[in-house]
Amino acid sequence: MTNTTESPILDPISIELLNALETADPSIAESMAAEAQRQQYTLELIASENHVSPAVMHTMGSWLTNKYAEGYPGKRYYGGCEHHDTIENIARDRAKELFGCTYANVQPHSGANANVAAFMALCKPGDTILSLPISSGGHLSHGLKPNFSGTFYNIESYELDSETETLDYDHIAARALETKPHMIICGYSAYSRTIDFKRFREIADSVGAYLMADIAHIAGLVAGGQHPSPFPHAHIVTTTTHKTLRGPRGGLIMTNDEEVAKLVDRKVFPGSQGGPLMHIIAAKAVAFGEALQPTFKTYAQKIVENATALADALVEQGYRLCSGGTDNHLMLVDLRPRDENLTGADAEDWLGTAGIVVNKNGIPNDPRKPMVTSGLRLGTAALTTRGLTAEDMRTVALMIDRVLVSGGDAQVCQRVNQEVRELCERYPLYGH
Ligand code: DSN
Repeated sequence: MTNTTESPILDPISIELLNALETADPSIAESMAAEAQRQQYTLELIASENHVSPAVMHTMGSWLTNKYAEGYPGKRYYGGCEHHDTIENIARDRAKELFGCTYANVQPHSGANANVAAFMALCKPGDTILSLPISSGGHLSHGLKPNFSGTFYNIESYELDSETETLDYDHIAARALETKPHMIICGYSAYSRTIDFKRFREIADSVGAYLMADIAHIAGLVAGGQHPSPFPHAHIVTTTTHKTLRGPRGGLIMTNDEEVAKLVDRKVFPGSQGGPLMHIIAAKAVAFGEALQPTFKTYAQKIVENATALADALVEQGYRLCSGGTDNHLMLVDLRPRDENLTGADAEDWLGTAGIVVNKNGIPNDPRKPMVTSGLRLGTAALTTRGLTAEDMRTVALMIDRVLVSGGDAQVCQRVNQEVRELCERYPLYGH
């Protein structure tokens, strides 16, 4: 057993939980303690991950999990839902206030589930949907063949400009005219530039299409005023709640259109889900409450400052960033200009050995396969939560470079790992 229970890296409730589990289920307790150590002593640069507050975490791990509450507040299929009605109403109201919209469904279990319900609400099987492919930064639920989206809908794609690697709105408008989509999707998993939602809506209107904005990655930046809002432009907005928004793992659907709202409610339940996860919905409410505080605006601002600092430092070391940089929390690093033999897969492994957690990622027109790739996707939401500064980002960039130019040399990785631990000690997970 690790000594996590004596360490300040966990809050008192988590320590109590671990102590209790050591008796009730030592195997799980051991892995949970080890995972707490991993999170404390590694630098988390996966762009879609974050560290939630103890309040969010313990609301998830609560007695609210015991309840079935199929239906919606005031109209449930089970008795005993009165407190769940209150909680769900608070979550919905806070989401509406946070994003400045008139309707929110807080029940989707995940971002992909939110997208299932959004597709079902606005499209029929076989309808044409225009989106960015996953290979260019889109999400699998926007039309990948083996996914529900690629299976049940006719997917047409737009591409990034091959020179600038940014959205080319004239091209998207032309593709919309050619393909006459029923719905256009914007919002991405690996795109580092600002999205012009107004322009997207003009394109959608030009062909009578719905506009869906999937803001899973940038939701915290939208809430914190660091990225323009998809409202009032998108007909439907989907998101996860656990990335930059720093809530529990889950999904959310929003709109300003009452008719769309009714359809969404039907397609979330009973259309695609059964009982809502009420413990997660309560934790969403807590996270939305946190995001409504003025300090969240500062947090969002620091995420972007840190991303800019990390991006600048990597460019100084000789890496190329797709699109030339970042406006948000993430960047897509093309490793080849530093060393043409470097692959995303090797880089992910070597950095992992050094305590720097990243994911390999295809870059636009990547000649390598998705399990190899020529790139890394890096994001600063989690490190910013821990309190790391723009100056620390320079240190992190130099560590990354040392590992990569060494070709994953064991001694270099070990030395960097020691430095990572020292840096992490300055920013304990629950000490900030
Ligand atoms: N897997 C998420 C991400 O890393 O962006 C998207 O679902």
